[in-house]
Amino acid sequence: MRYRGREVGGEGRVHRVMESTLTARDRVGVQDFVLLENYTSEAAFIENLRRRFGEKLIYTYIGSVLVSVNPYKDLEIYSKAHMERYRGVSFYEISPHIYAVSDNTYRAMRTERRDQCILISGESGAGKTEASKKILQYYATTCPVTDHMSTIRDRLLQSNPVLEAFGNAKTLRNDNSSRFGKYMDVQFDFRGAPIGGHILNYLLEKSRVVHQNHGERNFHIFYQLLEGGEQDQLSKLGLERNAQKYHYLVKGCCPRVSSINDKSDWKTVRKALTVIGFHEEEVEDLLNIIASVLHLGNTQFGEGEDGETQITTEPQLTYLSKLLGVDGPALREALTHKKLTAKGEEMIGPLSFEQAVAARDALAKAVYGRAFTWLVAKINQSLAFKDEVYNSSKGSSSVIGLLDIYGFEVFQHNSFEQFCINYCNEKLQQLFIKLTLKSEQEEYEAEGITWEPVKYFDNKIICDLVEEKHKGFISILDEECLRPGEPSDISFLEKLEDTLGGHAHFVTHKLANGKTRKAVGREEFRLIHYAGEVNYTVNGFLDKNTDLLYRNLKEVICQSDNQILSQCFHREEVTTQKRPETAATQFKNSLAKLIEILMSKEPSYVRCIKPNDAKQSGRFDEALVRHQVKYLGLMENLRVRRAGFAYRRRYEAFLQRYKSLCPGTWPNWQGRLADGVATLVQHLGYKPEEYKLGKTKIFIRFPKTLFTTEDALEARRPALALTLQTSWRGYR
Ligand code: AD9
Ligand code: MG
Repeated sequence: MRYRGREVGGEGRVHRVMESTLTARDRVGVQDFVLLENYTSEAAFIENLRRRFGEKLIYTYIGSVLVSVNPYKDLEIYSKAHMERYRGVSFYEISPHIYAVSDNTYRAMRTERRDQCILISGESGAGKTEASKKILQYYATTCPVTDHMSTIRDRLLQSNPVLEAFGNAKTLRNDNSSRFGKYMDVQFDFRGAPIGGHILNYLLEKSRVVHQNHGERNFHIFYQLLEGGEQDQLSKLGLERNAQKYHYLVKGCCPRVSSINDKSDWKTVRKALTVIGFHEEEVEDLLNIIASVLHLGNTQFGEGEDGETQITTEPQLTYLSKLLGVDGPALREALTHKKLTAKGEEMIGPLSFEQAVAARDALAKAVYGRAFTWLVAKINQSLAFKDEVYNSSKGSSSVIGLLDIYGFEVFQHNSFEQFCINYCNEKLQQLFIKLTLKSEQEEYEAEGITWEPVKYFDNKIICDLVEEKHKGFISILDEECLRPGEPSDISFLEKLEDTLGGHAHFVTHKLANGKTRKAVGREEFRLIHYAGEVNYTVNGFLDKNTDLLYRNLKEVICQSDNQILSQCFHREEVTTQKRPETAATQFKNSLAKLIEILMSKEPSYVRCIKPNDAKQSGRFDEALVRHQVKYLGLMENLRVRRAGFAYRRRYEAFLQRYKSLCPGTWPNWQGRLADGVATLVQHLGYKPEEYKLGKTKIFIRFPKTLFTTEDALEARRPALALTLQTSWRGYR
């Protein structure tokens, strides 16, 4: 099957001829689901995954799509020797591997001169980030590089530990969970050498800075600095080497994680920052920001004699003013007062205790969030393609994009963040549907073949529910955030009920009338996602969407002499009357751009599956896997692939492989390729309903037809095997 112009995989027993590279263990089950006899059976699908997983075979194809099951242990299949094995080899010649996808994508980019992307999806802890790192390592190791380029290569690799330190955290699902979405373009020159990169980041889960659920941690960098930072460095920052001392680090009661070594990770991050090209002053500014977040967390409020809220922790304030590079008294005022404009006049009013705590937390989130954005921009500068350095034309370069974005997420309590993450997954599913089905249509059309489309659930209805102008979820949310009066999370919920009440995928307590099985709380709404039902608590939606920082706090930070902060907070923000875009709208727009980028490239897919919830190796929880198989749409994927023609092969490749089976085509066919294939299949006794001849390819409907031909070929071995092994290589 071709996905968007590329022919890959699905060659079934062709493996048997190439078996010099495959052992008996490699062939447990089928290594391409297309070969399953009972391909519509979910049970057979899962049994195949389970059997292979039991043999530590974590990779299986559905045609060109790679399904990967997280082994939760080092399988020693990622060495340089493994990489070499996959170089220049087609899917069907060797056992499935992430390196096969990496290599095929790379070769497609080189030969077709088209930008590629690899979309990695799956739920939290399924192995997306690990997969993306493996792909990057593959390119870094196998692509040609000169001395100049080795700098870029190293920076590409080192960007990972830095971004993970600042953007990943221990959650209940994953000890190293990415709390931001990441799309990375790796740029290659005409020789196929990596010459640059660019990262787009999506919606960092900033709320984690001030709050963590039980059993979870804040972002890794805080613990790394405390564990690994040198003593005089910590003293300068006013920090103690004890995470327990910091309110922002103890909310989840989980400062240490057995799978994480914060001390050595700190060393890795420090080194990486240097490789990427951070100046010492920049690192210092960055650490000042990290430390100031911790001091903010320990800043306490109390009631003064006049009844007004005041700061009760003086030392914190002193450190804050030093580390943030701002005026102490101005900061004190801004943390306890707000500026109001009434009838054109500015007035200063005191904050209540709760408001002061909220203002403090908002500042911590804003400072951290913007520093993260700055970090990505800084890494991008250092990865930027520099024409003069490489002395090559930018026009002739191509890119491979890697998308590692948060997977579908369902917790006990789901909030604004889960809503955004799950909406993002709806969009990606929509893209997957469009691209795989579209590519099928295109291929059949291009080859002049008619086919019956497969039925599938189109989740466009859910995307529309969220993003439609005026009456979609995000529009209603924005409207409520802007409404004068006293909008609240509950009034927002009521608006949702009024507007979306009749929608098949939206349910609230009031509306639950048999549409769903589980209960919906009074402060909840439920979205029926393509991947399953999720209840969201409406509390906090308005605040998180508005994401406002009091104006006087912004004014203070704008004057910071911390270089990073002064680049992140601009004076115009304070002076402009324009309201900033809400968080949901920003996210919606950046997702739309992402989809546009992905649509312009040729996609490959890696679908990651998590085998159990205990992060344990060797455990395969069937119910959990079944759920993922369902919502990743793998059965539909397989059906689509099998609906038309299970196999297709370019005429020259087909002839080359099977010509020995027909006296008319052996040893060499001299006429038109199509005529040669027609002669060959007639001789082999193919029935008209079993195959079709397109413009450049033969399409074979059932795997069985090809099996029989393969058997015939095998019967002629070993005399032929050697010739074939060499001549078959390189055909796609
Ligand atoms: V999340 O949506 O960012 O929370 P990911 O990214 O899907 O999630 P991740 O790649 O971080 O999951 O994998 C989770 C853990 O599983 C890793 O820290 C490894 O311990 C483990 N893992 C994942 N893939 C592999 C693998 N191919 N081999 C060995 C693996 N271990
Ligand atoms: Mg991840």
